[in-house]
Amino acid sequence: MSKFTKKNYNAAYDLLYRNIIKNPDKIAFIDNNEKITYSELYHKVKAFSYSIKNSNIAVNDRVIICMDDNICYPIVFLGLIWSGIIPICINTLLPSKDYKYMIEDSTAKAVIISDHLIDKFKPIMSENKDTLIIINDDKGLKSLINQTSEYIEEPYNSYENDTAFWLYSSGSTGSPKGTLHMHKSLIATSNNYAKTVLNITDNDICFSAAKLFFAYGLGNALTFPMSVGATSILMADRPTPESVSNIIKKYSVTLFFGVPTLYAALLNANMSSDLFKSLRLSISAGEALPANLYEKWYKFSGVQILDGIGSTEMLHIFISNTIDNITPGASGKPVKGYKARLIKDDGKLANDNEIAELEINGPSSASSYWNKPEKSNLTFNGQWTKTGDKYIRNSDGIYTYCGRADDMMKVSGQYVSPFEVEAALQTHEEVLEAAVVANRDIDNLIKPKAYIILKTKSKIIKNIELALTNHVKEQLTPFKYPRWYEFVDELPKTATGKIQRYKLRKNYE
Ligand code: 3UK
Repeated sequence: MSKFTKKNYNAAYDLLYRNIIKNPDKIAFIDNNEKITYSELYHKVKAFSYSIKNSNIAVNDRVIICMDDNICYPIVFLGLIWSGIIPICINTLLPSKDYKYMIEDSTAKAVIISDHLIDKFKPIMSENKDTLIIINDDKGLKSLINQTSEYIEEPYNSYENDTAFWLYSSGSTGSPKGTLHMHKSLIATSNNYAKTVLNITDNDICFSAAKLFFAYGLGNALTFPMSVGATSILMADRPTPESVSNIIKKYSVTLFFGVPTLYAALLNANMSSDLFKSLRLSISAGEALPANLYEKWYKFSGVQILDGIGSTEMLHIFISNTIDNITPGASGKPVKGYKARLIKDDGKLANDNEIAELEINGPSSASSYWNKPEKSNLTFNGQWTKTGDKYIRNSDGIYTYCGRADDMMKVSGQYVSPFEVEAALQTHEEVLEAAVVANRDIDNLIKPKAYIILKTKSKIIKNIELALTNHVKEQLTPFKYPRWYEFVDELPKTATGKIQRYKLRKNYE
């Protein structure tokens, strides 16, 4: 990745400037409280960029953003990139210990947080005294953004292959990995996926139930609409059938982005299909969309769901169904600009109808993980990026998901490591041993199930399931809790004492 061979390009400048020329008065974002036009956004980004540079934060410094989805988010994200400072978008629902890890791993110079997260960050900040904390309230962030005068703040003259921002990606073992993305990738995903597969135009009203801190949400709700001058609705609330359908109806949303669990919840909520009549397309990613959910949603709403697979490492969707070619239950074909290959255990290319590991070559791959050379080498193999997924391709070139190659599960579109749930369960005083495996719910979606050996086997422990659930929720991101418990006398193990999870899983696959 040589700096001297590539064009000058600043992604924030590009995304803003193309709209300033074309449609400055168009509404760019709407949140729970306000609206902002492209022209206002441009000026606020410059004002924020000016203020942040005067806070002792320099080019290539990292700044963590841990904020709910609202209008400040794009201002901060783009303002940092505009200045050559590197935003790291992180999940607002993590436990404090993960925030501490990310602040220390990235040596972030500042964290910008929503007001309600202050209690989680304050204790960490006293241990990391050099890290500035900026709170999204009237005194903090808003005063940095709402400068009235006009600053002549030039964008940082970056190269297209320079790191623009990071996201954290998690694996089955070890700590989350800072995933470094380049300036050019933001526009590559818009050009290749959003314009070609979704046919996005400036007439679209986009709404992503997946938040901006996910790679999926960042494309759906920020870069895709901005790439064409569309309008994006940002919702701070948790996505429930009620909150999501209210937004779709209120703003006549045309492009709706969800995860399979949310489509299942919407279908189970007994709502009127009228609420969804403005939609022209719905999109699903994060985990496989079962064929029956596709059919039910189509029957209910009359709108297609395009299922596509993306990853934090590839930034967005690289294999997808298309409007003219949908195979329910499959992920579809490689998106324009991306190549896929399936590699067998012996390192050879798989033939059609053989299950093997999926690798992707495309213009939006991350360059590496931060400070993890071995893991970077394993995942980013020259032009090819490993996904950790098993896939099968049929003779029509259609790819179907066959499960993870590692121990990870995707639950509600997000990674869960069985080991971290087991470790959390094992810290409960009544638990002797725990094994966690993937299990399918009535909608055919994967959720964690725990097999537990209790310390006092004969004793009937009242409300033990609820106690274990609360215990897990206190330590991990809450959605990772087991949905089912089975109390057993022993766990299947190898001669060397390793739990044979496949034996616990086998009845459900
Ligand atoms: C799994 C899918 C089957 C698969 C993501 C859209 O999910 C995203 O990123 P993550 O890093 O997870 C990546 C892994 O999730 N997966 C995602 N989509 C599908 N499996 N069918 C699907 N449609 O295991 C993949 O390797 O959290 C999704 C856009 C950007 C993203 N980052």
